[in-house]
Amino acid sequence: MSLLADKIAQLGNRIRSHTGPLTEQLVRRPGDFGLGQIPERLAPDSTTSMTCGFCSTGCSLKIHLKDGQATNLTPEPNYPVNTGMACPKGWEGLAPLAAPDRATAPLLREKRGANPKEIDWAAAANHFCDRMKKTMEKHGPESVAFLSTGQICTEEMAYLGAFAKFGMGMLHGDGNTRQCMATAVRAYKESFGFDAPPYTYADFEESDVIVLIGSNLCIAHPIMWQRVLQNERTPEIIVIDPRKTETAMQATQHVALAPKSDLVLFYGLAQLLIEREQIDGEFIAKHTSSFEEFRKHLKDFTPEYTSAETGIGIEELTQLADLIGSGKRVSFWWTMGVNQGHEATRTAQAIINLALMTGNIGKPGTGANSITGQCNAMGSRLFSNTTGLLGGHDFTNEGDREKVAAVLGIESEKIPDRNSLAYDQIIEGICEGKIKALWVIATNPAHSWIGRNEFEAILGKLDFLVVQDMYHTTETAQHADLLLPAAAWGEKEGTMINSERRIGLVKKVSRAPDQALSDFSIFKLLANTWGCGDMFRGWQTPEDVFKILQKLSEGQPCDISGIEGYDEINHVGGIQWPFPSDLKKNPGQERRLFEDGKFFTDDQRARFIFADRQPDPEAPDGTFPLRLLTGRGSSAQWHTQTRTGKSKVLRLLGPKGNHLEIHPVDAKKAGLVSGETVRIVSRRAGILAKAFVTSAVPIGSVFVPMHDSETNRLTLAVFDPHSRQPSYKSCAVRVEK
Ligand SMILES: Nc1nc2c(c(=O)[nH]1)N[C@H]1C(S)=C(S)[C@@H](COP(=O)(O)OP(=O)(O)OC[C@H]3O[C@@H](n4cnc5c(=O)[nH]c(N)nc54)[C@H](O)[C@@H]3O)O[C@H]1N2
Ligand SMILES: Nc1nc2c(c(=O)[nH]1)N[C@H]1C(S)=C(S)[C@@H](COP(=O)(O)OP(=O)(O)OC[C@H]3O[C@@H](n4cnc5c(=O)[nH]c(N)nc54)[C@H](O)[C@@H]3O)O[C@H]1N2
Ligand code: SF4
Ligand SMILES: [Mo]
Repeated sequence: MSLLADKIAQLGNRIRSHTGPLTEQLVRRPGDFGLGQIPERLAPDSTTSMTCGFCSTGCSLKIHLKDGQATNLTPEPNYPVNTGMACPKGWEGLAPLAAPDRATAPLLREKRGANPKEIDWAAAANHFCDRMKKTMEKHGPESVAFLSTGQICTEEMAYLGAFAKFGMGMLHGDGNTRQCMATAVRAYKESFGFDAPPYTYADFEESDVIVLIGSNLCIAHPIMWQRVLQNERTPEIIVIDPRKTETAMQATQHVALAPKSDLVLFYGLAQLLIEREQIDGEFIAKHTSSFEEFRKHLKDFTPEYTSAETGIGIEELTQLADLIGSGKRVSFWWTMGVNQGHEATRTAQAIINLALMTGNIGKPGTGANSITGQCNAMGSRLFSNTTGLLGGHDFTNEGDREKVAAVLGIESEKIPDRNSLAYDQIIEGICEGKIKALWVIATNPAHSWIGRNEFEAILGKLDFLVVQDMYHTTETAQHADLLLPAAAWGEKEGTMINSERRIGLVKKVSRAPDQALSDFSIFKLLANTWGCGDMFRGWQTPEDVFKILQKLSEGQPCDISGIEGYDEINHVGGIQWPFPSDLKKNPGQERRLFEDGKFFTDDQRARFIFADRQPDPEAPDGTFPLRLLTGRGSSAQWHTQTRTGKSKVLRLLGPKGNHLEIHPVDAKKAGLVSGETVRIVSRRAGILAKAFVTSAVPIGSVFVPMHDSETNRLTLAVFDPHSRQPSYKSCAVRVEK
C-alpha cells in the first residue's frame, strides 16, 4: 500500500473525502494551468495530469511516471475543478488497473456454462462479426442491440455508436446513462430546447441559497461539496431528501420530505411564491412561455395539501418559499433522488420551473442544475449516437441526418430515421425473443439493472452475448459467450465531459495487461473485420475522431469547433462547451449558459412544463409495509464495485457486506438490533443484509446501498414514461429477522 493510500486510510471517515495534508503543501498557481504534456512527448520519469475516471466531477489527477509507467498520483492543484483535492476513489485511481482478474485475452465460451478459452484477437473479431451477421441475416437488423456506458472516452462512444448504427446497421443501442441521466436530458430538452445543464462549478461558491434535491454530494460528489464549502457568502444550504444523509447533516436545513412527494412540494412552493408575489414577472414575461397555464395548474397545491402530502409543516414550507423567493442568488441542484422516479421528468421540470419563475438562471450562483453521475455521462448524452444522433442531433430529423452524413462522408440512408429502443425495451425485446444478440460495453447490468432478479434468465435467452470489459469476473462477463478484454482509464487516450460541460483529457500513463486493447482499438478492429473500415478511414486516432466530433457539433448548442485540439485542452485546464470558433477568447474561463436569457427553443423562451401527480406504482401496504430507498453507500464505493473493490484502501473505507438502514421505531417493531442479519423481502425476491439501526432514515423507509449485487433483486422495474429512466429509489419491502 502506498504512503498516500495509508494517509487516506487514516482519514477513516467516509464523509471526509478530500485532500489530505500532502496536497495542501502543493503550491497553487491560479491562472496557470500548465498541466504537463501529452504522454508521447513525456520523459519516462515525469509527471502529467489527466481527468479522473470515476465520477462526473471531473477532477484532474497528477500522475507520476517511472520508466513511462504510472506509479502514483496526487490531485492536480492547477485545475479549476478540484484545485488540489481528490476523493478516495481518485487517490486510488490506479489500484484497479493492477487487479489479478483483469481480462487479458479474448475469451470464447463454446457452450453456455462451459469454461471459456483464450483466443487471439483475429479469431475474436471474426467470431464477433460472423455471429452478429448471421443473427442479423436470419432475424433482421432489429435482432441485435448494444448497451454502452458513460465511462469510456467520448471518441470511443462515438466510434461505437457510428460503427454499430452506420457500419453494422444496428437500430438499437442504449446505455447506462439511461439509468442515470435520461430524466435530466428529457427535462432539459423539453424545457430549454436542448440537453443543456447551464451551470459552472463556480456557482457553488457564488450562491446565497443552495438547494440540493435528492443529491448526496458528500458521498457521491465529494469535491463538489468542497466547492460548496469554499462559498464565502455564508449560504443557506438546504438538502431535500427523505434521509438525513451525510450532506443533510452538514446543511443549514434538512427538508425531510416523504419519499416521492417532490412534485407536490415544488408545486406547493411555486404556489406560495406566486401568492406572496416573490416571482420575477419581468423574466417570466420576457424569457418564458406557458406561465399562465402553470399558474392555473398550481391552484390546488395549497399549503395544507402540500403539507399533508409531503409531511413538511406549513411553517417550514413558508420559510422555504421565503428563502427561495427572497434569495438574491438561488441555485437548485438535483441528482438521482429526482431522476430515478416514476414521475421523474415532470419533477425535474418542477425544479426548472422554480428557477425560471424566480429568475434564477443565467446569473452567477443560480440555475436549475442537474448533476451528472459518471465521468463521461455528458459525453454519452451528446456523442454516443444512442438516444440522439451524434453531436446532439436528432435521428428523426432529415436535415440532421443529412448534415451528419455529409460530415462523415456517408450516405444519409445509412443513418436510422428513428430512435433506438430504450434500455428497458431492449431487455423486454430479449425477453420476448426478438433480440437475439447483445453487445455490452463498460457496464455491468447483471448487477445494476433494476429488478435484476430475472436478469440472468433473460441473458440466457440470448443466442449471443458479447461483453467488453476490463475484468472477466463481472456479474455480466460471467455470462458472456465472447469476452473482449478492454484497456481501462489510464491505459488509453481521449476526452471526457464533466458535469459543468468541461471537456477534459484522459491519457495513457499505464500499459494495458497482455492483449487487452483500448475500446477505441477494439471498435477499429471490429469495423475493419466487418468490412466497413473504409467508412472509418479518417478515424485513426482518438484526436482524429475529436476533430470529426467538433465538425459535427458546429452550429449546435454544444458547438466545440473552436477548440484547437488536445494540446489546448491540456494546456488551459479543460474547456467548457459551448466553445464555437468565433469565441476564441479565454478558453479556460468558467462559463454558464443562458446569460442573455435566450434558450434553445424555437421562440428562444424556456417552457413551463407540468403535469398531474401520478399514482405510486408500489406503495407500502400491510404485507410490505416499508419503502425501500437505494443509492450510494460511501465515497469509497463505485457502483458494482468491479473497480473500487480492487483497492485495499477503498475496501477499508467502505462498509463490509450489504447493510440495511432502518429507523429505531421500525427496528423495534421487527424486534431487531444493529448488527443482526435480516432478510429484506420484496414482491420479487428476498436478500440478506446486516441491520444498522439509525434515525437517518425516516420511519417507514429503509435504505440499502446499490453496491451489493443482491440489492437490485428487490427493486421494481418501473420507469418514468417520458425518460424511460428506471425508478430505482422506491419499492415496497418488509424486513424479517
Ligand atoms: N462514491 C460514489 N460516488 C458516485 C457514484 C458511486 O457509485 N459511488 N456514482 C456516480 C453516479 S453514476 C451517480 S448517478 C451519482 C448519484 O449521486 P446521488 O444521486 O447524489 O446519489 P444517490 O445515493 O443515488 O441518491 C441521492 C439521494 O436521493 C435520495 N432520495 C431517494 N428517494 C428520494 C425522493 O423521493 N426524493 C428526494 N428528494 N430524494 C430521494 C436518497 O435518499 C439519496 O440520499 O453519483 C456519482 N458518484
Ligand atoms: N438499486 C440501484 N441501482 C442502480 C442505481 C441506484 O441508485 N440504485 N443507480 C444506477 C446508476 S445512476 C448507474 S450510472 C448504474 C451504473 O451501473 P453500471 O454501469 O452497471 O456499473 P459500473 O460498476 O460502473 O459498471 C461499469 C463496468 O465497466 C467496466 N469498465 C470500467 N472501465 C472500462 C473501460 O474503460 N472499458 C470497458 N470496456 N469497460 C470498463 C467495469 O469493470 C464495470 O464492469 O447503476 C444503476 N443502478
Ligand atoms: S470527486 Fe469524482 S472526479 Fe473527483 S477524485 Fe473523486 S471520483 Fe474522481
Ligand atoms: Mo449514474
